[in-house]
Amino acid sequence: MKFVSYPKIEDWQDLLKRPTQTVEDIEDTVKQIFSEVDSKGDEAIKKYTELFDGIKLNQLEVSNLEIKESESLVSEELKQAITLAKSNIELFHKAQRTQKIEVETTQGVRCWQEKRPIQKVGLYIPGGTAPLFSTILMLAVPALIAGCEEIVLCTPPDKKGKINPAILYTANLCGISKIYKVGGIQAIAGMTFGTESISKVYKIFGPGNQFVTVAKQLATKFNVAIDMPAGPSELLVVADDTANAAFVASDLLSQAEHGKDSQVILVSTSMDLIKDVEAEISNQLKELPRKDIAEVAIKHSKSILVKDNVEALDLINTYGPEHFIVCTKDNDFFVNGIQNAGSVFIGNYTPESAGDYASGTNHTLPTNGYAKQYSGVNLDSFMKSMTFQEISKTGIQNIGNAIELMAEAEGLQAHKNAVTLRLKSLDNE
Ligand code: HSO
Ligand code: ZN
Repeated sequence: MKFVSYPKIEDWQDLLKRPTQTVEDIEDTVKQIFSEVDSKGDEAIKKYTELFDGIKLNQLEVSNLEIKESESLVSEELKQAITLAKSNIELFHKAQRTQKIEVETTQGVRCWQEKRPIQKVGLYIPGGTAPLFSTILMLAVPALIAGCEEIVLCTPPDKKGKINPAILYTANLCGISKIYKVGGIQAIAGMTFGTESISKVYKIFGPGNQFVTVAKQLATKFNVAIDMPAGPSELLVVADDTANAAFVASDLLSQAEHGKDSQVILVSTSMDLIKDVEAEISNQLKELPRKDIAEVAIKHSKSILVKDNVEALDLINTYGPEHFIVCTKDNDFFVNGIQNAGSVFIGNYTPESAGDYASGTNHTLPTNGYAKQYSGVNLDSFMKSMTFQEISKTGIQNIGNAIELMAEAEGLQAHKNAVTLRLKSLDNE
């Protein structure tokens, strides 16, 4: 880790800068694939699956037989773990349901707001070296609670045309019936336009590499919503002498192993703690199967010595981490003062992995400083709010004149007439 001691406030911006991602060279490829999928459907999807995933597929949809097979390939132990995680995620997301809000704003003017599910949603689950089947729980569980009618899942096949059994098992457990062996740009294009096999959706969720990220951005140009702009995983830990250095190191490494571009930051008022954590990182890193990845991420990461908690908090709010772990004498100070973070983990016994898998909170969170303006995925991500109103004769008599005056002042005579006609009809009653 790069050690930075008492950085000046003028230098924070540079210090906390995320590495910029180059997207321009990807954009042309993404546009080309989108246009082919739009015009040629499945044929284009199959062409790119052969090109990028190295497998020629006859059928894009996963068969019932393959789903059945996955049952026997996942251990009982893992199935039980998935069930526990699912149950906690369900409990936490069911509690996010809200009541309809109804107000009589003026006598006879009744306004209310209700939520409705987004009817068709698409989930993207990456394959590769770390098949994130936990992300299926994080997306499918709230989608089902919200009441989404159609839930489509795309995930890339391996070179033999197979999908990781834990992905299939979890998707089936969540009741997703449409699972496609399609990954990358072509998957996002398929869900954007719809093809002979793949259903078109209204909103696309899920993580992915740079190609998927750029493709999701392009999807928004075709009236498809996305969960949020994605970026590499991030974790910021604030810790002092009351923290367990080995625990802190393990947390930093847990995010570092996601990718070489992961960002982990340690902020502390204690030089001793920083030294202990650095030593623990070197020890623990050696044993990790993904040490090549974690090592690169750690090399780019920072430990920052600050003068007090107030400065620490300011710096953290300036950064806006995806995940924020607080392990200090004064946790309440940070918990009450944090303004910008995707998800907050408090105390020595709250590892970030708990939120990644099984505590119940969602792990699809804003990165890249977007915690300043975006929420992580939650029940509302799968719904939209609609407003309703019903105005009685008395109600229109109460607010009609105000509407007429405002319409007139905006130069919109037809708007005014819509009220005037009604008011006149009531005068004659
Ligand atoms: N930490 C990741 C989510 C995840 N971790 C899935 C393990 N599996 C989100 O930043
Ligand atoms: Zn993780």
